[in-house]
Amino acid sequence: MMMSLRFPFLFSQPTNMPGSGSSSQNNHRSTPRPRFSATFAAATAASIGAAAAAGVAVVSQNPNHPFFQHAANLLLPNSSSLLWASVSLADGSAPVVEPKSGVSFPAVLGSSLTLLGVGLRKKSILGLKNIDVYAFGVYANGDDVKKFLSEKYGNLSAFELKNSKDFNNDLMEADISMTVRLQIVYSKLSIKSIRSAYEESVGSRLQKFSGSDNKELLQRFTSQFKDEYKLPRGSLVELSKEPGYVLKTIIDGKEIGSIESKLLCRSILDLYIGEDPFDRRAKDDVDLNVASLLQQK
Ligand code: DAO
Ligand code: DAO
Repeated sequence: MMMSLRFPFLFSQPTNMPGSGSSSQNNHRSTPRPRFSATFAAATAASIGAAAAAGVAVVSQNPNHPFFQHAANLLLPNSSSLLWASVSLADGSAPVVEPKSGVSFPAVLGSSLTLLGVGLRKKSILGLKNIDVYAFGVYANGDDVKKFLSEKYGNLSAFELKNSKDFNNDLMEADISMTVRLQIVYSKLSIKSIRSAYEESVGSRLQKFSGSDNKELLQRFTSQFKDEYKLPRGSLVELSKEPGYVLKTIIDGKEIGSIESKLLCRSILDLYIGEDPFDRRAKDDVDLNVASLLQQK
């Protein structure tokens, strides 16, 4: 199959371009990042096509860009690129930088969670200005992804998956271990503002998926946020969905609470990879990378 530009989303994430280096946790990037232009994408597409014809893997365009390798892999029928992709996915490949905040996310979390996409959570205040609240990375256990989704979706192309509503729902509803890692960027977060933002974002999802406001469930979650906690810039929060639909909340490595609820897990994931996500590019990357995982036999 010859590649065409039918998959523009493959190039949506210009993270970790060569020369960008890896940024430290609190590093706010000041230099503008290179962006993919139509010309760049077209040139890349052309070279992927040429390389596919020649039977070689395309890695030289951007050797540090795991997402790009996955994209190339999805479009290349030959096995050398599959080998490449499994190397870049499984071993500690380079961290991925969320471009706007400069926050960097490890490619692997713990020993089993693979980074699938990164993005930025913004919030508009009084419709006046938009603040960057936190950068996030979405991780999943690759074996779980295959176990729960291969049978139904293993033979679909990335393009078909991306347009399948069933697939998106199954990804969020199956008992797949997933973690969303948040790194706080905004320096004036108060527990009060977190509570109210949460009630709005998660509350609307609870309502959407269950048809009721689930005050009790919402409160069970927000009661974990003790007033004495502080989330200064650079803090790390992990929302970790564990087997059996247990949602653990971890702040700077310390577990602060755990709640078993399929509805809550679904609602949290929906913020990041649902129909109306905080950052569209993060969701696009997740779709692409799940497709890539499913194509590895
Ligand atoms: O200072 O009024 C303000 C703006 C605060 C925005 C808070 C958004 C909180 C989002 C949730 C953060 C969860 C870690
Ligand atoms: O961004 O609107 C949102 C919701 C994010 C959920 C964040 C939960 C944060 C839990 C941390 C509490 C710390 C006291």
